Amino acid sequence: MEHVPAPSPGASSRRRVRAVDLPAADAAAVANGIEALYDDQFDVIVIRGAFPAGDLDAAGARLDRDDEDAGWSRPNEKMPVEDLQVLGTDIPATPTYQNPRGASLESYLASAVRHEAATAGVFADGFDATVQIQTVLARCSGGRPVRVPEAADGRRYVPFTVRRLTDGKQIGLHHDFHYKLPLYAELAPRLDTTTLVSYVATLRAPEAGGELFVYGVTPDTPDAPKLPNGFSWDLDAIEQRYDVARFVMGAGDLFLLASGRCLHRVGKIAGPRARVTMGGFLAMDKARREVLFWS
Ligand SMILES: O=C(O)CCC(=O)C(=O)O
Repeated sequence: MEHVPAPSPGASSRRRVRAVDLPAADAAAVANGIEALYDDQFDVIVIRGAFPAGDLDAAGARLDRDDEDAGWSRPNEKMPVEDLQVLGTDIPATPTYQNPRGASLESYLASAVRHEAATAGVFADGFDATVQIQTVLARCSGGRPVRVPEAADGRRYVPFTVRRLTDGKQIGLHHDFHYKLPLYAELAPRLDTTTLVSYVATLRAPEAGGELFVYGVTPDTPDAPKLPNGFSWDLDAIEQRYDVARFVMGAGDLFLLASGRCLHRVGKIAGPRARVTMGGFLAMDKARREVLFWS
């Protein structure tokens, strides 16, 4: 992790991005890390080598090809620079350019039942990504059980999605405080909505770009700069005025980010090798007795 100094006067008095970046062997230091993210003690936790790098890298290499379509959906196709490819559901649990208010819960759950088929063949036989994610997240859950939620009718939420960003593509500045979307009508009332946490593991790192940038800008930051259109963030002004932390991730590395709180983005990919990740969101239930993850 590297802090990029904010050049403007007074910037140092503003909110700093607080991160912990450690090898998996030291993960005991963040054994209650998810609660620490919730309680604003950290914004980002990076665990290097959280997953077996060889298994993830092999899956990333298999997926990074254009001559065969693994079944990617492209919910941001309308905005070419943000044309993220997604495997695991064709109905993401986020706003997209295709669907700026997000999808309905019914269409999401109907798609979720196809998750297993959609991700079959991504990993080698014997590598159960959902179980692996559950096990890794449990190392930061403060002893709380970790599981994928189910809807009232028993249908399971999507545990993770695989994402591919190719040359010239990026994820622009955003927060992920999604609880007010219609898709969350059933889940949000069960959760502690203080924040939402993103979890992202890298399968394949690009030659350049694809870093995670996190900013000391929250939904409560007064007058965070926007472009004249009134809704897009002014990236240059934000980088001038606020603290920024940059994280370069490798195969097997995991980050947890308080994405409901901190403005963040993924840098533009440069070069023939794509950035391939798997991830989603997690939250504690209202009583803080368990951790739920979905995508
Ligand atoms: O793909 C990533 O690294 C970040 C994804 C993201 O922006 C998010 O989880 O909110």
